Amino acid sequence: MIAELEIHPRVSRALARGEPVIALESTIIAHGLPRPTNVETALAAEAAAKEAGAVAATVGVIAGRLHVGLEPEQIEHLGAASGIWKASRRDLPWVLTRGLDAATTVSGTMLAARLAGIAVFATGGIGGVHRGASTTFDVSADLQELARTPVLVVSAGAKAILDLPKTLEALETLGVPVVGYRTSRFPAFYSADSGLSLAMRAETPGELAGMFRAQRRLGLEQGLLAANPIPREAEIPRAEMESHLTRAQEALEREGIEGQGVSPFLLGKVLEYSAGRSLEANVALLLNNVRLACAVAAELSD
Ligand code: PSU
Ligand code: MN
Repeated sequence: MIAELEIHPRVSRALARGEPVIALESTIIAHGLPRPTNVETALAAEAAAKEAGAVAATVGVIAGRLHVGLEPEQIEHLGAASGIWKASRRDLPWVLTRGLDAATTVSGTMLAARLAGIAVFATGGIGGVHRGASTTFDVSADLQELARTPVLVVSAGAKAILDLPKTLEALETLGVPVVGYRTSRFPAFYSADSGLSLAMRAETPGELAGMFRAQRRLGLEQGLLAANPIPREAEIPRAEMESHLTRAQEALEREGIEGQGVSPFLLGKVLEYSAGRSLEANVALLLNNVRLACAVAAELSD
């Protein structure tokens, strides 16, 4: 028993009954999306899970306690308060012992999901190898987490602000299967197709669940990345996105932003340059990922 772990009764009940449960992250609430869309989207994601017949467990740290399943007021707090820590694996011991409030990244959320016994997690896009990483060494802890934590993560690929070819290479090195959902191309978050090919593809949630089960039978510690492209109607064409991303990267280098502030800065710039369209796309792809995650969780709970 972990003293700081606070599993919501709604979540533990569903887990005990073998009902489908999915984890959701909170960095997107505190650092990834602007107000008030952040809180609205987090609540919409929980509602979408409920509609799909699953229980959503949004993960976050409140006053040093690692919550798996938050109350709406706690989601609002993470979305409105300033000074919310951004917690990956590295940060969890710090925020727990200091009694801090923190949002969990993909890395921190996967870790919490595993502790709680949740196998499936829906996010927007994972972190990865940043552009310019050959000099900055900026590689998200999400990749290492996928290599060591057996959770199935549904995402719309990696954030388009990243160096996608290098991110895919790193995942291959780490032994993390990237499985396209009804696609043979790695999605680029805002766009359905990055132009990069994937070796593995699944046509049904059952096939994704089957891959995950095979990993467990083999005794592998890796997670699985299900790459679910943004719905066509919400997509922003790749060429248009690319010019925003290049501009955002230039602004980043000009302003000398480093460390954990890099991703929020880039996402904010892309939002500004795309006149808000990136936000609509971000919400649409997240809800699309929630629905697929629920379907996979249902397969695994059978
Ligand atoms: N993708 C988004 N918005 C986000 C993130 C990803 O569209 O806010 C968050 C996720 O929580 C991810 C984190 O785990 O950014 C990665 O941050 P970093 O690059 O600092 O590892
Ligand atoms: Mn980083």
